[in-house]
Amino acid sequence: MRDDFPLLTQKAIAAPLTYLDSASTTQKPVAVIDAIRNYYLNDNANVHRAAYSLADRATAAFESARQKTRRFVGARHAHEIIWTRGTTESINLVAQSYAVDNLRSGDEILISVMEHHSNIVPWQLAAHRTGALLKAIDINEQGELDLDDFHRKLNARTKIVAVGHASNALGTINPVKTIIAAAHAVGAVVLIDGAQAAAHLPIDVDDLDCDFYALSGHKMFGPTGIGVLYGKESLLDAMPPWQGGGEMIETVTIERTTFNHLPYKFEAGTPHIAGAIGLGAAIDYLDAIDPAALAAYEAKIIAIARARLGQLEGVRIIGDARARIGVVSFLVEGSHPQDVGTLLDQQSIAVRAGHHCAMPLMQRLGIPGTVRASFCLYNSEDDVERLISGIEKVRSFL
Ligand code: 7TS
Repeated sequence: MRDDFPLLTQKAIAAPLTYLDSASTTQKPVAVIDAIRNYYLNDNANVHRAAYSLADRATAAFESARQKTRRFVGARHAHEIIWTRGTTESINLVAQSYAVDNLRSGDEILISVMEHHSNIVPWQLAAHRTGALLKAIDINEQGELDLDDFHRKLNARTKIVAVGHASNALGTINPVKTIIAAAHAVGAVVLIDGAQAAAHLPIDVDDLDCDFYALSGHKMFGPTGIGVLYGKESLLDAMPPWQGGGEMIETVTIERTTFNHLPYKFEAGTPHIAGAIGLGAAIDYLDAIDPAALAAYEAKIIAIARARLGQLEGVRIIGDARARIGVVSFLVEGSHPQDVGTLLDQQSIAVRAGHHCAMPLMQRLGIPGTVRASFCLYNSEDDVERLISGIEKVRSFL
């Protein structure tokens, strides 16, 4: 599949690029690039408003992407799919609309210590505005959620539970179905941060029974600047809009406004039309891949990477969850993660180094950060071997 990704096979660079940072953003297949180009070349117009066929074509392509996304996440209705700029904006939407409207002083929001800052800071802001208390589920030695701690912290005051489907820093896949059922039993609503799941795991919001699910297009082979909030119709219907403007209204007078129906109530202004169409093309790309074969391939690559890293003297792997996506975090003895990242970059190996926007997790682990290699469907055993020899060189320099 590597050949589908022009950036990975570019000739302009000296050494072949070993791209091991797909947890930050994935590269884009030519099908996605073509869909965006085709939209601007042939179909560009604003959506939902004009009386000419070009605008109808743009609207049809835009709404067809929403239908694809509905199928991709397993939602019942296309109007339960809200376009956002990404996972961060999706979570902020829920925090500022649902949470601020529903939480009272003394209520509790339960997240986990391994969340990305995007699934921490919006809840802090909502807690600050409402007087609610923010609590975090701890992890065990393997870097898995401590479910005993979850059950201890979940109680009748818990109104929102927000956890990641998979961790960007450790790769841990969380038992979200168990968490959702337990949270519902105390009357809490649940948001799942699916940013790291979308490129790796099947998503079925109907089966999970989650109330909200957040995604970023750019982490699943689509463009940046487009994301998704799935929400249950009954909840979205009852929520106040969070941004005002065109598209989201039904009627406006100077005194008051009546709001458009779902999903437009939450989509003020001209949307990222090309982004939605590009995301639709990314979904088509993923749809053509057998999910079981994809999971088996990624499991094989990550198992080889972990085994090979584990054999290297002075390398310590951080996190040993039983269920995980293609992320491996590690430390090289005696060297700062940032220095390791820089020296790997000099060998055309792209990894991320630092706290990975999960500072509370790093504090919990008592480390400043890690080096993170993340793998996906276009990575191969050759990439693993290049990483291993890259680290061996780094160790000889340091
Ligand atoms: N949640 C998780 C679990 C993430 O990994 C990220 C981004 C986000 C939310 C935010 O997504 P955004 O698209 O709105 O920015 N994670 C990373 C990462 O691991 N390296 O760079 C971005």
